[in-house]
Order: sequence, then structure tokens, then C-alpha cells
Amino acid sequence: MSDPVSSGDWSLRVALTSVCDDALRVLPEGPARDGVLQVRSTLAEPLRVAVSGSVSSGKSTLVNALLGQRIAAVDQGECTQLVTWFCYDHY
Ligand SMILES: Nc1nc2c(ncn2[C@@H]2O[C@H](COP(=O)(O)OP(=O)(O)OP(=O)(O)O)[C@@H](O)[C@H]2O)c(=O)[nH]1
Ligand SMILES: [Mg+2]
Repeated sequence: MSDPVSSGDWSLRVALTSVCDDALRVLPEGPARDGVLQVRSTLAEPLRVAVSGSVSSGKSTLVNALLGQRIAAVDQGECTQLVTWFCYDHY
């Protein structure tokens, strides 16, 4: 399976990974290096976006707009009553 970080599909990820790799070449063992390693491993994971807000503030509308799909139910009154995870993959 190809590594999404190095596949070139996400230029920001690629750029940030490159910055991490540059830092890892010069950082000695220690908390700073550990922090960079942690950030780099996070870059290889799917992007997660949390949307929170008061009832009927437009959270589901925003999720649908971000994904370009009507995946979250929208209503004028209270609608989404549970914390909901939506997964999206463009690969
Ligand atoms: N005027 C206006 N209405 C909006 C906007 N965004 C959402 N709405 C409307 O606000 C209402 C509630 O939108 P939802 O997206 O269901 O809100 P929500 O925060 O997910 O609601 P809950 O899941 O019930 O907490 C719907 O009637 C939407 O059409 C906006 O930017 N402007
Ligand atoms: Mg909702």
C-alpha cells in the first residue's frame, strides 16, 4: 500500500513531512525530536476535523458543505442528537 504522505496527493502534507524530516536529520535524541516524530506520524493519518457548536447553529450544514455531499441530516429544529463521525476518502 502506498504511503499517502509520499504519494504527492497532498502537497501540504508533503511539505510538512519534508520539514519534519529536515528537523529529524539535525535534532539529537530528546523531547524536541520526540515531538517532531509525533507530528510526522500524525501527518500520515487521515485529517480529522471536529465541528462543535450550539443546537441548530449550522454544524451539519458546514459538514455537508466541506464534503460537497448531503451526508449529515439538516433541519430547522434540533436534529443531530449524537456525536457523529463521518469518514471521507478521495483516494
Ligand atoms: N441563514 C443561515 N441558515 C443556516 C446556515 N447554516 C445552516 N443554516 C440553517 O440552520 C438550520 C440548522 O442547520 P443544521 O446544519 O441542521 O444545524 P446543526 O448545528 O447541525 O443542528 P443540530 O444537529 O440540531 O445541533 C437549518 O435550517 C439550516 O438550513 C447559515 O449559514 N445561514
Ligand atoms: Mg446536525
